Amino acid sequence: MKVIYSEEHRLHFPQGEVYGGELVTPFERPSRVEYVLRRLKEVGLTDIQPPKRLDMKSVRRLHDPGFLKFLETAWDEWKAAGFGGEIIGISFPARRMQQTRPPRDIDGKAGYYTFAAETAITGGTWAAAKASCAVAQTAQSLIAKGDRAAFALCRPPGHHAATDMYGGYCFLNNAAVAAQCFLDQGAERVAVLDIDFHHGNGTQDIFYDRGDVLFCSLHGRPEDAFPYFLGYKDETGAGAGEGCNANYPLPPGATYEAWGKALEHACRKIKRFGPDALVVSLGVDTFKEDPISFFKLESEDYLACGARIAKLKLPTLFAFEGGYAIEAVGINTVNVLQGFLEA
Ligand code: OKP
Ligand code: ZN
Repeated sequence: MKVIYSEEHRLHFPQGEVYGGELVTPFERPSRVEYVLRRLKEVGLTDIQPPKRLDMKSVRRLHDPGFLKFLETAWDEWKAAGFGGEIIGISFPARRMQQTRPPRDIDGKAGYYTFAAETAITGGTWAAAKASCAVAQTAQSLIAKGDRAAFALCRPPGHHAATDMYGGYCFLNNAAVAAQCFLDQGAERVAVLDIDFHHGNGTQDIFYDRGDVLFCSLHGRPEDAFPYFLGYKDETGAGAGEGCNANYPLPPGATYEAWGKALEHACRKIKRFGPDALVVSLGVDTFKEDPISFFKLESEDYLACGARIAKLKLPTLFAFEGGYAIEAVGINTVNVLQGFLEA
């Protein structure tokens, strides 16, 4: 399995994340990727290539033009406004407020285009987000050319990024863009399986009314877990997409016993859907030691998870998402890939 990786992820390293009323060093930090790279090398997954240039066409198909413009120009506007820190949206269009009129003011615009305040934008964020998306696109093109699987070592992650909102450490939806690329190149149907601890609200939002993409997500139930306002079981898709969205919210303390059952259910649904390709949003913050999550998966469970995904016998793109128990992120992530390869 080839690995696509860009060093440009380092351009995105905010100093602060709003957490518990404090600014802390972000959980989503560059060293996460170093641990994954180290483990890949340890197990001999050493065919690591840089991405080709980002193709904005598929990005523009899924993301709003005003949102993309915002990400591109936000830092310059922030500096021009005289602010000294990083960009953190703090005023949001909440209930019964105007949700379709982006303000001119940069502080207002930051709030308009995000859904959560933990995620800061810095001078290098846009470049890193584009490189991360290019990583997913390049992995997709390997599979389109016949590889059975590929690992897109994306950073920043993508599954929380919606059509016109960033947040949850995500800016561009890497997995969704890869899925769209498969469709643009002739696939009839694509499935996205999101096994990150957090609900992939962005991916769900992007494909909610479409019948050509099945989205399945296993995650901490919204009553207790970020992103809180999406990810319930009764969100099953709309219009042409009715039945093409499947959420598996799970309670605190879930082990592989419950989690693996949900995975089994999702995999059967994917099989029935009959997709031409599978995109896996691969987060390992389901791990028992993850500092911001509440599932209790063990490192060996990720081998079983990879093996189950392999049984689908689909061309499979793994796109890296979350995982914050830093020392274990490499082992757990690569265990999924190894479980897949050895099945
Ligand atoms: C990104 B990815 C809850 C704080 C939530 C944001 C988590 C973003 C996760 N107390 N902080 O899905 O791993
Ligand atoms: Zn997550």
